[in-house]
Amino acid sequence: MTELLNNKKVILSGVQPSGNLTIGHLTGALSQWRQMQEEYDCFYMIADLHSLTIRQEAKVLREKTLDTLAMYIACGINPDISTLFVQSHNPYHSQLQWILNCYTGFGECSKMTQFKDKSQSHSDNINVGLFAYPILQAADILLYQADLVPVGEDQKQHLELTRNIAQRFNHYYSDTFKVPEPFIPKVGAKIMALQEPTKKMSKTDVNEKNTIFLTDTNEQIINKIKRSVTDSGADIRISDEKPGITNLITLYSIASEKTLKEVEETFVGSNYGDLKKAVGEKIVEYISPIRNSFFDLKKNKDYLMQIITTGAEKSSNVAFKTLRKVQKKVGLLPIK
Ligand code: AQP
Repeated sequence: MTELLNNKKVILSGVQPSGNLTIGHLTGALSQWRQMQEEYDCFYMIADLHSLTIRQEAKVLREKTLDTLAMYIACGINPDISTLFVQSHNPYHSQLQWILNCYTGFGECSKMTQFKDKSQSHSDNINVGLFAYPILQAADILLYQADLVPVGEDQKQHLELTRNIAQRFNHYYSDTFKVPEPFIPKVGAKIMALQEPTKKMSKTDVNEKNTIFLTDTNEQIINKIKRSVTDSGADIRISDEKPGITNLITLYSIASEKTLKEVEETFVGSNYGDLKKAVGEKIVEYISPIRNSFFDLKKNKDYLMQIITTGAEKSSNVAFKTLRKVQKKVGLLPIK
């Protein structure tokens, strides 16, 4: 729909306000979002409904919702160009999800890796929301008739499910949803935990030494990198057998805008200590302007509220058109 109005393709993406954003969110999502803003019609949401799948403290969730918005802007998302909104401010996400629940197999959701992982890490709270998470994500995307969804590697499986749901619905009725494509960056699609480099860096990791937050001080960044886990070898190269070193090379590559190959060449003959020092310094250069801008924006709550108020209206207008179409096709009676 939007595409017809301005000839631009549509993008939808989001991050849960379940904690402070990490360097992984920047490389896997936000830096792509920033680059795509001019070319695409972008809808970037703060996925607060998704974050309820894990227990949240109400006051903290409200604070993190605005923090996430401030971080989007600090990372270069321009609210004058892109639509920034809070998922729960737009009621059509939940409404479409209910309908899509009825077009998704129980077996399909059971196969999702994120559900299995989170069921293990939150075994005291395996709720239905956690199970249905990818269906809400499908509703988020399909409501906007998104062409592309920029995400990190871990979301590929959810995107595949979204595509299946869209194709199934289109086949059963008639063309209703655009079938979206994932957009996964070549470098930085999966930044690994610093102490356990075989698992993804995550904002809710109980071990904070695993994570570089975009709000970390320079000293914290340098120390976390210095203490990161590497391996017993000495050579600095990308390899599946060297996940810690590969992660550090990837981080340096992103922060310095050099290719992975160039980074490997830069560190020929260096030791792990040299690499860690250089990576820490580069990340400080990369992140500190974002952190400073974030803390400035955080002070201006009125400005942030104004952005999401506009975003709620704009996103609802677009989403309602798709929801209405779906309601008609499945036979829900409208009121005049
Ligand atoms: N480590 C990462 N490397 C690359 N991309 C990442 N993303 C998250 N972590 C990395 C990408 O950020 C987007 C949304 O993230 P999210 O916070 O909504 O969900 P998540 O993937 O579950 O992230 P966390 O930090 O692990 O959150 P919690 O701890 O709350 O579950 C996605 O595009 C994701 O790929």
